[in-house]
Amino acid sequence: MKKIAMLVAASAVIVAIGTACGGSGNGGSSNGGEATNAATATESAESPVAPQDDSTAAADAATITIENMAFGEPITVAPGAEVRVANNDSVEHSVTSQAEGMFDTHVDGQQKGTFTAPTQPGEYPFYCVYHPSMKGTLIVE
Ligand SMILES: [Cu+2]
Repeated sequence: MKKIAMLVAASAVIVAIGTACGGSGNGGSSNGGEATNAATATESAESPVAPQDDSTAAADAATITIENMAFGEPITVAPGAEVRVANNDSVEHSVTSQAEGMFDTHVDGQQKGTFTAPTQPGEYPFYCVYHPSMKGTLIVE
């Protein structure tokens, strides 16, 4: 009885080893290929989407940089987005909506500030209350 049990156990082990070897051999090569393909597919799938690039671009786009007494190009933000203001001049400026009360942020020279974009899509011209000739546009869409 014990010998039979040993034989059964031994053959079971042999079968297990055989299965494991065959499985790992076949699975290893095919899995490796699939893994490589999957990785390539994932990379190529992520590249066009480029979530980090998008967020970086969005972060850049959501910053109004004031330099040489001027606002930069119009920036586009999502409704209600946080808009950063970087004042690279030495004097205080404001980002004040032409339409009263939409936003009005004052930023000292060499400082940064933020404000919340309007929630209604549209174009929001703004100016600096200290230098009314400074004008810019915030686009919400
Ligand atoms: Cu100003």
